[in-house]
Amino acid sequence: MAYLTAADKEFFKENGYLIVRGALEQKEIDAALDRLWEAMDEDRNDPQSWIRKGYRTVPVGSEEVISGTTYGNRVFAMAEELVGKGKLNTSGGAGPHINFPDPDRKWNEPLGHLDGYHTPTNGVPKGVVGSFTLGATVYLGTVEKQGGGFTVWPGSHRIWAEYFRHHDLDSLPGGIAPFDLGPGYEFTGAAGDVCFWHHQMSHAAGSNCGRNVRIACISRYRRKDLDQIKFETPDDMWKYWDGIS
Ligand SMILES: O=C(O)CCC(=O)C(=O)O
Repeated sequence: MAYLTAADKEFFKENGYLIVRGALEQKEIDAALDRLWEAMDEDRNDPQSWIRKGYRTVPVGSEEVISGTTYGNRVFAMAEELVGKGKLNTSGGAGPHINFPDPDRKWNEPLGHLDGYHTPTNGVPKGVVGSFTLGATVYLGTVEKQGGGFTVWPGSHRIWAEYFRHHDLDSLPGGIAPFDLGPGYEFTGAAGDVCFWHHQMSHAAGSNCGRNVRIACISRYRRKDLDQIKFETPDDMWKYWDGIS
């Protein structure tokens, strides 16, 4: 059974992202949340313990209860509908990214980046450009406007595809655009909602000026043959996407 419609795929092709509501089952959400809160020092029932705690990742993304939010489930089946059945690696992590709230903070539009580029803090070694095929950001709780949502720059995947036809992949320090990409789109929603995003989408975490902890699990799916094709810049940027015509 297909989960995505032709209109969903068309939207993804045009905008570089796609939001699917209610993609996770409640029991998947509950189990992942229990594990995450257990792995953090903060007390989920005591806002004083987590207010103004900033942003961090929790190193449990490879545990099955967490990686299962994006692998071996409906979210993964949808990813395969975009890229092609059997084309993606079937296991990987789903890194939990926790964006704690600060209700006193003034909201500013975040600065988008492309993944895979070295920065002093992101663990990507200098001289290497990391690569993947499709991102999936799954929410495990409610995310309101200006509540630290995952933010994408619609259409930036097409801009970047054109850019890298004329520039080397390693010519973009930190993955930051040297030109204006227009306004970002902040993904708001509820536990179980997922945002799929093309690997060459500028994206960022928004400032969390709200009241909820923004909990997202982020996976970067890779095609099995990615190492053979990752330096290609085909005229048809959808050449390796069976689900997109
Ligand atoms: O946490 C988020 O919403 C964004 C994370 C991000 O930008 C990244 O992992 O590259």
